[in-house]
Amino acid sequence: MSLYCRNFSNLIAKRCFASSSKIPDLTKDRYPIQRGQYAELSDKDYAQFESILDKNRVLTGSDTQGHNIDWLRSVRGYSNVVLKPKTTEEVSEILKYCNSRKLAVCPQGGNTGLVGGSVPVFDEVVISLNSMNKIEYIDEYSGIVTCQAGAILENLESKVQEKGLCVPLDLGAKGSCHIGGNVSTNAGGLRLIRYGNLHGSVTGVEAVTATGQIMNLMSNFKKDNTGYHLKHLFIGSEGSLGIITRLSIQCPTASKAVNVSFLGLNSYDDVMNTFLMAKKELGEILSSVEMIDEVSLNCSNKVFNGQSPIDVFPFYMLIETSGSNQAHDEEKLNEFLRKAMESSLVIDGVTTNEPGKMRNIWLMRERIADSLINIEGYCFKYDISLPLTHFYEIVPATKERVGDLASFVCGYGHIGDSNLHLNVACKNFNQEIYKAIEPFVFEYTSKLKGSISAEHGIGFHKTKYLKYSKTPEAIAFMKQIKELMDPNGILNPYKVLPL
Ligand code: FAD
Ligand code: 2HG
Ligand code: ZN
Repeated sequence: MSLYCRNFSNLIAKRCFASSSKIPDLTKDRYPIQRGQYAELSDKDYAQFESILDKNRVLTGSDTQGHNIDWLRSVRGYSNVVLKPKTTEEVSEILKYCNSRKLAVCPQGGNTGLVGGSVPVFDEVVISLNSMNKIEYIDEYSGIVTCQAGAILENLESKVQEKGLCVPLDLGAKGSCHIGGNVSTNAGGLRLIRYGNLHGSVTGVEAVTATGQIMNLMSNFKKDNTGYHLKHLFIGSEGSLGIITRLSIQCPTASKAVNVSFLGLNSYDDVMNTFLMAKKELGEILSSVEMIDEVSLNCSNKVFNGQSPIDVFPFYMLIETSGSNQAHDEEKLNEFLRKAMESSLVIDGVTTNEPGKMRNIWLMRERIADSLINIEGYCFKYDISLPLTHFYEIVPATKERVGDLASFVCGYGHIGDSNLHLNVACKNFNQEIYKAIEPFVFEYTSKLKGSISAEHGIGFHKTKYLKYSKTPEAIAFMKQIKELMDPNGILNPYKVLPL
């Protein structure tokens, strides 16, 4: 074990756009789906939108293109209008009008979602939260922060940092995703092991329902047991029950002492046992435990000209500690690493508390998703929860199943939360490989009693597979809730629930 960090100067590299400019097929052509019985936009509708918003916040024509294609370039709608409200009242007016006209709408945050939920399937009206980005109030005593839903996660993080706080959520898309999009997807991310999911951290939500009703469920307290906990219906419902316009979130105190270790291991069993040891030895200071396989790391470093600080291994782990006393944390971390190496679980590694070096190690991890969609023409993504004793088996099983149809198959993810990211990269989307992978991956997951979506959600891509994780009774109840809250079915149709 080398307890030092090598020079990372060439790690920060330019993004590779080689295949990223590819425009996907229209969703309606790629998938067997029919447009619902919604109205089509007329001149009168454009005029009405312009009377609710000013003219430059009603985008049409080529200005709508980026809003029709998802980050993965896996789906494409053909909406001709993007609305950019600035206030909750404007969102309410828009929805009231769309509901009265039976115009379908697609709520959109930073458009970084990975399940095809954030763009229209057909010609739905896009309601972009981009202009609702005010950070309204930071209560440094309670740590509760109130903001509009369109605040970009990274901007929110910078603002709360000024008060010695941190957002209890971090993910590779932080430069573009909105906090409202994060809440709508119940995003997990890199530190869920420390801070839990957003159902716990979000103290209040303001949302507009399909009929334009403003539901003020805001609260500046962690403790509020008054009646049914309605805010949870909006957290993770992916824009299908309402549009989140504002929210309050509990931000913990930022840690004074942070350390990052990057470790090389020989087998998945060693990864699992190192995780167990990390939990026992590091206890309350453990703030992230990520696993990366060799193919995933290679891809990130190849696309971004990165360089691993250690030799090549079949598996890597990124372990982060966050606490309040550097000497204490370092002592614990060193003791853990000594034990892990003595028992031959960890073969090599580096550890650092220098901000630049920690950032570079994190970049290698955070850029995997981006590298996987840029190295080949297409990437199938699965974010599944699996029991740790069977966590990695699905990677070789999928590899065997797809054979030469794929360029490569890899696995990485939030092992600290039992969440694997299985990725299958290939030259182009095609029916043969699609049918080889789905429903295979979901059946495999279901047999192990896993979840077919650990964090990205159901979106457009997984509606027909919801049954692998939820009973018919649960799905029927979800449909009843949807009908109650959105009687005309205008909010993000074709998403979340099976048709
Ligand atoms: P969008 O993509 O715009 O929308 C996502 C869904 O939420 C859509 O269904 C949309 O209709 C709905 N929606 C958006 N805003 C609102 C709103 N205000 N009200 C109602 N509905 C709304 N996810 C994780 O969980 N963990 C990760 O570690 C992670 N890492 C990622 C890394 C990268 C590089 C990328 C590209 C994505 C990653 N994601 C991750 C996916 C993740 O779901 C999103 O990045 C994020 O949570 C979505 O936020 P967004 O603002 O981009 O929402
Ligand atoms: C991550 O953890 C994201 O980086 C993306 O959730 C996962 O690329 C993926 O499959
Ligand atoms: Zn993830």
